[in-house]
Amino acid sequence: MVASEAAPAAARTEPAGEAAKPSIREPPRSVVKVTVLVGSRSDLELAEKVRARLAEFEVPCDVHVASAHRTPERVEELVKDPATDVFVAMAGLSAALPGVVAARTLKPVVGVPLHRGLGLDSLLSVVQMPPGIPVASVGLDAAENAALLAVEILALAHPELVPRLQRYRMKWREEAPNKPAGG
Ligand code: RP5
Repeated sequence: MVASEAAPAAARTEPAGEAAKPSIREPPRSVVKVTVLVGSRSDLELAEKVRARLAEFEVPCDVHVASAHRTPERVEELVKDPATDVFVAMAGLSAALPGVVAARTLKPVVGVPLHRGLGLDSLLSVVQMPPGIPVASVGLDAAENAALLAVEILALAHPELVPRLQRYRMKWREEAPNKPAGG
């Protein structure tokens, strides 16, 4: 369950008197989590944009720096995290990271090519995956779309996210006519 707008089920069913006792239980763990991997510390600013957008949907997110080329063992370790539902992998230049993550998991991987060199280098590295190992690529530096796509994937199993997506889409519809070109 993702964080719900209603009171948590445990609180609703707790017998009277129980609530007054100090809780020795762990807080309920959300079973929804997005893990964002970036190839370098220099990519962290865009990763934080993904985190911020996910937070608007109350979707928890971890961000890690792990490079397919420089620290492949760290990537391998992070991909094994059983608590992650969707990976967002972001890298520039020869952006192998999304593909390397996808090669090691059956969970959905959203790839974000970052505009560091030519742009086309990372874009093609993320988009042109060989058959059998898909990466859902968004556009160059498209942190916002990556977060939204992750939420849409999660919403398939967590319908409480659907009204949040609807509200977000409505907001865009209302604001779009007033936005500057390209905004
Ligand atoms: C890629 O190389 C990283 O994802 C980053 O976008 C780019 C440059 O890395 P730094 O030289 O800034 O560490 O692997």
